[in-house]
Amino acid sequence: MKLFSYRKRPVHMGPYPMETLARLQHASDVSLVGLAPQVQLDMAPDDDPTSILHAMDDYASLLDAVRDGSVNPELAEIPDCPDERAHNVKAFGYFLDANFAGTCEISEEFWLPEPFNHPRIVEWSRKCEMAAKRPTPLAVEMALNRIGMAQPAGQKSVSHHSHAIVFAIEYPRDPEMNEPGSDWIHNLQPHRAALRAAEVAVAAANYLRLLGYEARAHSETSSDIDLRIAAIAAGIAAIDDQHISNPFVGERFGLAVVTTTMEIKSDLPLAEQGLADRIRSKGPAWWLGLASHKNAFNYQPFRKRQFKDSQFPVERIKTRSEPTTFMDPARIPRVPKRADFFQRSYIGDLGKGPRDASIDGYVVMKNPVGGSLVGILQLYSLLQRGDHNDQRDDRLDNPDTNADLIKATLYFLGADLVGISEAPDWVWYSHGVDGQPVTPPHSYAITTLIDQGHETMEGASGDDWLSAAQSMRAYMRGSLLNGIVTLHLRRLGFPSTNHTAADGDVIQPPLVLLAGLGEVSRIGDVVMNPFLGPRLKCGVITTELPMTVDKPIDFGLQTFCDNCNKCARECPSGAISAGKKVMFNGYEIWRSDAEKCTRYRMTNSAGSMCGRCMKTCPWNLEGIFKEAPYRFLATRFPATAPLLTRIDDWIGNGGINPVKKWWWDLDGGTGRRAIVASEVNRRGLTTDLKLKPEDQTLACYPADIAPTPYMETQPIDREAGIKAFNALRSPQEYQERLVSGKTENLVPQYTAPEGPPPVFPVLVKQKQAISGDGEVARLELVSMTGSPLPSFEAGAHIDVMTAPQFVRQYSLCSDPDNISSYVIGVLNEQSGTGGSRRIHQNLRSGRPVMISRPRNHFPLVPDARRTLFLAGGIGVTPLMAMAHQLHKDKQDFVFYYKARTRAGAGFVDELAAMPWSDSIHFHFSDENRLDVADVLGDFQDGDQLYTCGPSAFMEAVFESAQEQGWPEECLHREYFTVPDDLEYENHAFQVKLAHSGKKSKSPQINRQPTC
Ligand code: B12
Ligand code: SF4
Ligand code: SF4
Repeated sequence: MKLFSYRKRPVHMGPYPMETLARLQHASDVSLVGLAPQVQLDMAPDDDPTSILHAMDDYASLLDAVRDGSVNPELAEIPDCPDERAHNVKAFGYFLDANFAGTCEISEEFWLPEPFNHPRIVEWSRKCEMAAKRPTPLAVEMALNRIGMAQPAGQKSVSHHSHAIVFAIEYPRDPEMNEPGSDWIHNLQPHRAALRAAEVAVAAANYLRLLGYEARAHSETSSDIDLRIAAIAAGIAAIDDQHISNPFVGERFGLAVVTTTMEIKSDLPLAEQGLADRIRSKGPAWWLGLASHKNAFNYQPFRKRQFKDSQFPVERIKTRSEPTTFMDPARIPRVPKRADFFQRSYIGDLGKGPRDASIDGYVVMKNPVGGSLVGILQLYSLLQRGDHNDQRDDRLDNPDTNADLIKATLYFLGADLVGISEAPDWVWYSHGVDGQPVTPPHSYAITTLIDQGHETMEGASGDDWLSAAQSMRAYMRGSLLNGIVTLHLRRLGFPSTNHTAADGDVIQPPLVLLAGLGEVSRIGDVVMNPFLGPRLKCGVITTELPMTVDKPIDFGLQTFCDNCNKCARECPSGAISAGKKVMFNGYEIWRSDAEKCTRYRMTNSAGSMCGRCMKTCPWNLEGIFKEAPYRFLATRFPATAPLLTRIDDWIGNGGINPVKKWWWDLDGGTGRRAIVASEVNRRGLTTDLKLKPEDQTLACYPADIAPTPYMETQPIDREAGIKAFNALRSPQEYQERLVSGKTENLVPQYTAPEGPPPVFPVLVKQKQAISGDGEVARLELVSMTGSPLPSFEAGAHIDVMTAPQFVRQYSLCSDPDNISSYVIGVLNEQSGTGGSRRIHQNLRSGRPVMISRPRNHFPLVPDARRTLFLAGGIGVTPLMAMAHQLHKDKQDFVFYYKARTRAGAGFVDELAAMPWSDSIHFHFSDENRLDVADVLGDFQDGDQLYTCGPSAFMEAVFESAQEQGWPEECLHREYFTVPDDLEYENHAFQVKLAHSGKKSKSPQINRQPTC
């Protein structure tokens, strides 16, 4: 517990009072005499196959694989001042939990004579590709692309980089030899610190590259520079008997560095600390914790607590056998992942605005801080799922000690709180992101909480340009820590999956509840923790490792939230209910309007996403001594909430503390220049607003109106949502019906449509370039299980979905008799809308992709006298399938294939090898032009003409045919267009203010629905 607040300490100064240390006058005054040469850290011990280091090493190699990458071609609009820049990048490091950050200019002696690289990077990039067998297109594809782009960038020399930013991560206490739960975490300090520092540096390098500057991360496993020399130059450490040492933590830290072309102000190296300096830095101020967050009592994590018990006094919180909110587990319906409103935005159910904001994760990428973290989260997703070893480690047969092992390991790695529960069927989505049914595979869940960060939250409005980054930081950290444990459990023979923001099969809030980590809060989807308040993200591991489960907790929040509605008052979208708890899908909850919140978060034009409810909640506390009475009253006498919230408002909690604002409000995005945002949400508290439930119109979407599991646009029906909200029962009424046995239709159930799914995943068995210029790709698609694909008729097409915004139709060109695979041809249309470009760039052999069932709008007319095929360019594909069919039916046809050049034409060799190749005539404009009129000839009864290709070509063919007397019904053509966006019709409306009776007309009719 700290005595004093850090309110007045800017973030770039960090948690230790480094400013109190004596420094040299000039960087050049430093002497490196006595420093031993840097040695590469070996992460993977071959001698112990059961060590968790192997899992840590997998993540280290993954991070090392992306320590460089592509640079935004445009420099961001950031301040020129080197000092401001240094503050910004250091604060970036502190935001990511670095304990020390320093900056320096690079000099000759930094460069290692022989740079070292992680020995397993290449092996891993290949393994990742193999492991990524699930159609979570965005995360996996983007991660693979990132690795692809990082490889060439990483091979370039960076000796022209001029500046370095150094990050250090301290060691927590060393685990005691017999400490319960510590078996996996002995002798890991250097590896843990190196890995965590590497994560910070890789993120910071991503950040600088998004700002348009070259940047490369250097870790203890892959580096071009001597990290210790950089740490000395940046004033983080000094030489102490062949080693480097920091005045506060000694040698107990790990390092990582970013080198860059961005000019930043340098820190000065540390000087020898005289007595006066020592008193200044480690005297009374240090003991009392006056100057900084870290002090003599709290500077070493876990000094006074066992690792398995967390850093918080969790044992003081009351536990219960059941959660404080009612649930009826037998009736809770399972819903598909597709019901998650991010999916609904992504697939277009909420219209164009939210959908466009989803493209390539724009909504989180638009601020470079958020963008720099998303990439890592996507990268980690490659290791989330996988096979486990056949042989189980039979030492892990005691559920009590297993629970201790898991908790101690996660706390040692850096988790804020961990809880264990069963993973009942109802927490699993009914269908996964690919629309396939999910059979719950594991019985236990380990839920990890990561603080979204009080300090940064203090400087933010909760919905400004850093909001998405706050979420992403916590997601990234959770994914790493849980990922390590998941990999380790699989290595020890226990099936396990890491569920993260990038990919997951479980609904997490109920697991937070069941694991004794929180109580349901008014915010709605947020289960609040007594120590972190609502300010958290969670990550979940599901596993078959038997563990003792935790009990639900009670810290009085139900009464507190009943008497407070600050979050509802402050929510900018009006999504949070000011009313009472209700029964939704068989459990008791304050039902928030997820649709409103989603729309706001996706289309917030003055920030990136939102988390203002967490920011403004009175439980969003710093964790200092003077808050103890408040916390005591809130927990023991929650009915004092109205008074406590008034005090909270009066103190100004939930307002913005400008001292803590370290980031730039930049609006950018992948490949786009990051510019100063034209709008920024800088909100104060709206204490004068008295929000009442009757002033709100809220909607919700219980199981019976949830979407089908499939990736097809299913427009939201808000009116049905409002009706559903108004029909929700009170917990009392629900329980009375239970008692009286009136359970029919008590809980809406989810019913997935019967019959085969309209869209489903297939594997790209082979992708190859089949035109001389490489612009036409041939893709052979097979089912995920090896079974035959749905049958199709000649002329049919499928939708191919690289991302829901990029659904494109492609004709099947293979033989309809052969349904062991489908073949399509894809022209890379440079001037198109991006659909084909994504297939060319992102789809690889061995990767899954979503497709629709075949549909045929271009059928063959049976028993023709004469059939003519006229193909223009890539339009050859449906006609190929037709030719297969006619050949099998022993019917004649003539096939003209026209293209501008031979080099630009696809399938030429394949056509030439067909058993019906005699019927084909190739016409390349630069060799022998096709005379359409000539080949058509005069029409005779029973003639049929099929054409496919560019519109101008098809027009010309039809015109010529009509001139020669071909009737309309004998002319057949196929053309595809990009599907239209959802159309919404908005109507003018009048608003009548309830109290004053004033009327007002809707000011403007937007194309987008608003709420
Ligand atoms: C999609 C999503 C959203 C969407 C839409 C939610 C929705 N209903 O579709 C929106 C944009 C609204 C959103 C907003 C926020 N989210 Co959100 N969100 C998710 C996500 C990714 C998926 C949830 C989902 O599938 N919903 C679809 C269906 C299941 O929704 P539903 O039927 O309405 O059920 C919801 C609740 O009723 C509850 N629930 C479901 N079953 C049961 C059973 C019981 C017994 C109980 C008590 C609750 C419960 O969980 C569902 C959460 O959406 C989860 C991660 C995850 N896998 O759980 C995070 C998650 C729920 N969000 C989280 C957070 C923190 C937020 C925000 C504060 C944003 C932020 N900046 O961090 C806001 C809070 C909004 C609010 N008023 O509560 C955290 C909550 C952590 C916690 N403490 O419990 C999660 C778990 C993410 C994470 N990994 O940490 N989110
Ligand atoms: S702001 Fe008040 S009502 Fe909302 S979650 Fe926090 S304590 Fe509960
Ligand atoms: S409910 Fe959604 S919109 Fe409202 S404050 Fe929370 S995150 Fe923001």
